[in-house]
Amino acid sequence: MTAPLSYDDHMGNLKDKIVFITGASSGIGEATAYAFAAQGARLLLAARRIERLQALQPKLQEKGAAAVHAFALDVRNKAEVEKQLSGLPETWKAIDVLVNNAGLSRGLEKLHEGKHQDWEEMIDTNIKGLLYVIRAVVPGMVARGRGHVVNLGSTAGEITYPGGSVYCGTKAAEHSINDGLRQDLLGTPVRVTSIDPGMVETEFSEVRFHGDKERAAKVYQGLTPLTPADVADAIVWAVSRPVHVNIARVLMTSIDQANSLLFNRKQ
Ligand code: NDP
Ligand code: 8X3
Repeated sequence: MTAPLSYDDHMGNLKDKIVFITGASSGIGEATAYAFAAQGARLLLAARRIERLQALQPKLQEKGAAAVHAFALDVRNKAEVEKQLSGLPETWKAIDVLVNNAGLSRGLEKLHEGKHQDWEEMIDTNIKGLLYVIRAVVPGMVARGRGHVVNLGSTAGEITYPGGSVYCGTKAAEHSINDGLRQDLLGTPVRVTSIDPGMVETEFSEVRFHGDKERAAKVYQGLTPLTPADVADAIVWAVSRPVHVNIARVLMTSIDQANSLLFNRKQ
């Protein structure tokens, strides 16, 4: 009979683990930083808006983060991703957990009326950025013999909705990349998880509608969406399973959503 797992065989003890979160300046990424801070992890945070990350730093330490190191990063810039990650201080290089969260949607036009720039921004961030970060971080995990990659998918990657072809396409690509990475890492101890939420109330819709707050608010009107903390909770849960358990995918919605097309809206 196999010996029972010891506590050290669990990522359950997240204290002092290095957790790298992309897109930590807002929404799900920020909530995930708080959730790992509460576990005493060391937080490596990246986003373009460095001033937001700097403002978060003391709050995360107050919540229990063992240390916080923040840097500005545009995941669309391959050279910058490689430079920033290879140039990390020695004490921050051994990343245990990557939360590959940076992402966005732009526009809700019909595909044949869509804007090229919006498409490029979504594809460059959600697909190419996701890949660049994986390429820069995962070899180190393989070499060290430990690690967990959490990619942010979406219900949008499962069922496409009108006006969402390109965003949904990027999240369908995330599913393929997540599954492919898990296959390529078979035989190593590195785990790969996709967290696929439905509607979460963050700055996501404001970004989608290029700053139109009124239109963004309507997206969440008459229903209870998920909160960023709900998603962060699922991420911490997946990461804290025993090290021989790989959660491939967590598909989660609020009680008012069945899939990316069907909602229970009260008004
Ligand atoms: P927010 O807009 O609140 O946060 C997005 C984060 O991504 C910000 O921190 C932003 O930081 C960062 N980001 C965007 N572009 C880049 C870039 N080029 N380089 C680095 N960071 C970038 O949205 P959410 O928290 O909702 O979104 C987070 C992830 O969750 C995304 O991948 C999204 O697709 C996914 N998701 C969201 C859902 C929702 O309903 N909200 C549901 C399912 C999945 P900055 O602008 O400072 O660079
Ligand atoms: C974000 C959720 O339904 O707005 O991925 O596309 S949705």
